[in-house]
Amino acid sequence: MKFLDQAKVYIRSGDGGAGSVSFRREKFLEFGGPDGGDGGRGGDVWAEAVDGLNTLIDYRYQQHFKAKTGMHGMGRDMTGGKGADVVLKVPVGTQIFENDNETLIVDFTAVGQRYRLAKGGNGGFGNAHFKTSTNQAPRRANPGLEGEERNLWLRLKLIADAGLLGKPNAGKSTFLASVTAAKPKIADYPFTTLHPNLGVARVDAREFVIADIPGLIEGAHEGVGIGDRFLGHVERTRVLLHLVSAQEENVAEAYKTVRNELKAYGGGLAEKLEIVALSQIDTLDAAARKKKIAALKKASGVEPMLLSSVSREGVEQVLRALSAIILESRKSEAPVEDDNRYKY
Ligand SMILES: Nc1nc2c(ncn2[C@@H]2O[C@H](COP(=O)(O)OP(=O)(O)OP(=O)(O)O)[C@@H](O)[C@H]2O)c(=O)[nH]1
Ligand SMILES: [Mg+2]
Repeated sequence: MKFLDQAKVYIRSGDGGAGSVSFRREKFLEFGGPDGGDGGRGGDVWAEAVDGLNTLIDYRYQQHFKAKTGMHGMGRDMTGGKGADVVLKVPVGTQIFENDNETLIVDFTAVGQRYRLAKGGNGGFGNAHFKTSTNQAPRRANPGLEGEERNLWLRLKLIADAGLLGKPNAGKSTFLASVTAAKPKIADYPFTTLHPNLGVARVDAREFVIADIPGLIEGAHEGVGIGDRFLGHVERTRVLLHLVSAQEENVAEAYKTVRNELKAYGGGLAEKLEIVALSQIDTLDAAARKKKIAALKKASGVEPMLLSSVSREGVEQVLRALSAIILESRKSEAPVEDDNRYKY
């Protein structure tokens, strides 16, 4: 899953409804004439930039989007109704490309922007339309025009700067929720998080994107648990925040388990800069803190930071530490072309 930020979709607008062949029939009217109505237009396919989305992950589960066919025309000059539209909701920052993944169709830069990707087919004319002075009773009507179909690419340039790692229940999602506007699911059972969540954190007037991924357990790199499917999402981050829950009986082992999975996964993850934090620190008294800090320090080789998303102890310091590393990393990098939405 290296391309969290891109998805291929197939769209098709609705066919137009057929025109109707019908004649007016009334008891005392001998030549009622044609009254077949036109078919309705097929539904359109739209894309719209909406608030509250920050990944294209939904498009991994649904890739086909079809608008509805227009209704057929009917007698008594009744035009068919328009087919229902389909709207692809995407986060701001999404660009939509042609099938070649190069030709830009639209670039969404603000919430509320809409773009019609495919127009529904026009409805066919009913026989009333074909009435002329020489042909008072036409028996022809047109079928509706076909909708358009297209294969498109959605791409989102939002890339996480910091990745959250840890065993299930480490408190990753709680941390994300406490420092960003993201609203990930949080619960006291493992694998609450089933797909990555992104959020934008702010500290000292700087912004960066944090990714929360499902917890890792032993054997994750072989697919145990939710496996390593989502590690790709943190591959391109500039720094990792490795959370070890203070509620773990053995914090050293918890730390090592995750480190081993990173090594087994490869992709340079094990070499990435890591901040180690003992999370949920509010659950420990002074004596237990001392013991667990020492154990984690020994296992990781660094002085762990202390953190509680509940009491907020240490949250600010952790954000600053992340921000400093991200700032350095951005400075050392050539400016990314037109990616200025999260600039320092
Ligand atoms: N006391 C306390 N509880 C916390 C803290 N952070 C998280 N928790 C609790 O720990 C449990 C797990 O939290 P999550 O944030 O869902 O953990 P996670 O690491 O995202 O877990 P997975 O998504 O399953 O990998 C929840 O019941 C949280 O309420 C904390 O700082 N203090
Ligand atoms: Mg979670």
